[in-house]
Amino acid sequence: MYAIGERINGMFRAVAAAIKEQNPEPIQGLAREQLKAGAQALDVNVGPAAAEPLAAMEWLVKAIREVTDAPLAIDTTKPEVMRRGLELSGPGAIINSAKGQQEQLDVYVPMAIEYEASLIALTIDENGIPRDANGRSEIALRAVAAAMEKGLPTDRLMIDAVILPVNVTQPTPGHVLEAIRSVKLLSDPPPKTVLGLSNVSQGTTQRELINRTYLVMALAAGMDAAIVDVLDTELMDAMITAELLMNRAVYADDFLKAYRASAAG
Ligand code: THG
Repeated sequence: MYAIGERINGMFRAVAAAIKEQNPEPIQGLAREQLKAGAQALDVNVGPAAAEPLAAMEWLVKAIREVTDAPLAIDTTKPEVMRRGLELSGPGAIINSAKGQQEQLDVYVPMAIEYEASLIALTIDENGIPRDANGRSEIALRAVAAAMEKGLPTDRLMIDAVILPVNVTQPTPGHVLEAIRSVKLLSDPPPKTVLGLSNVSQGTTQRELINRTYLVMALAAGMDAAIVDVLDTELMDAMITAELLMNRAVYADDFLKAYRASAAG
């Protein structure tokens, strides 16, 4: 599974403070720690409270680029912030994210091509989040069609079926698993699938248990990537074990160690 570290997000108080004070050390520390823990890419989100989101994104990406060349998932809803983030990240970035309505796809699919980036498309449109798996697949199909039409290889499209807190909407985790299975049938090569995993447990009292259980279920359904707390060792152990049981890694008695060694490259 392609693990995208979630921690460089202004939603976290320490990150918001570092952005505000323009103190790069906490950000660079989180970049290093997450990569060491197995992140293959880093999500970068200035957070809801940033006074100047464009300046904050510029500063964040530059600070991270001083310590790593790892792919960055530029996490913003503002097209001008996205563009600047992609420019500073370089090729191989991830656009996080576009919604599934045509006007957004018309902006972000060409942007993905221009910046040699992958594109996360959420299964949300002008009508909001669909109530079931079929609604999610329909929006995913729109994103796949836009990619094909404009020439973005369909395996650079990552469909995010949008997981919500289980304590708010209990049928959603099941719908999302069904959507993950069905979007694989939309094209050849199929789009990738991704989730912001920690959403599932927001506001609950058993966050780690819920995160790790749902991660394993989503992996079994065919999820390719996830934005996760890679610093949660038990979560990563569950991820590695699920990959082994899916026959995506060769068994060895010390498979956790072997996986981590090979991930460290
Ligand atoms: N899909 C895509 N991108 C996303 C999401 C998604 N990006 C943002 C988010 N969802 C994924 N990242 C997080 C990061 C943190 C948390 C949840 C998802 C989280 N934060 C604590 C909380 O809200 O309780 C913050 C606690 C603290 O302040 O310490 O849970 O779905 N494409």
